Amino acid sequence: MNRTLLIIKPDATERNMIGYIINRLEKARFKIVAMKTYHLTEKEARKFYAVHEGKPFLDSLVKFMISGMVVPMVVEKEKAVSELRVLVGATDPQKAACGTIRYEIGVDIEKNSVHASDSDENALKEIAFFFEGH
Ligand code: 3AN
Repeated sequence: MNRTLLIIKPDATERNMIGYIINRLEKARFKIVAMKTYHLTEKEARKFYAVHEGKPFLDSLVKFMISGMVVPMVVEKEKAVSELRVLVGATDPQKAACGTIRYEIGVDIEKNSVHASDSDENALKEIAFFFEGH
């Protein structure tokens, strides 16, 4: 078993999609081991997306991520990181495979409803970001 971080983004919390996303996770046999509601500050959002420093979409992404409530959660499954990336789908909902969460409810490449860690190393860092020291 390993763990990864999923964040329900503001476009999804805004549209009352928290239950839908939890349902998709549980149907795909992820165990939710930690979860909370959270409102990011601009400083925190910039820190979280530090890898995107210098990208043209960063300012808009930060603005979006602080525009409403997010729901970070730690989920557990065998091969959790790769399994969750499959369930979540491609960054751009227009390109996401049929049946993925982003295909189903993503609005556009920025408002793509969920974040999922992209490696075991980043999963550890991102879990610590939301669940240690807050
Ligand atoms: P993913 O979330 O699929 O791993 P990343 O890590 O490349 O994608 O990007 C982080 C977030 O930045 C995405 N979830 C999306 O909200 C936003 N993003 C990525 N690429 C773009 C883009 N070209 N235009 C606007 N927003 C983007």
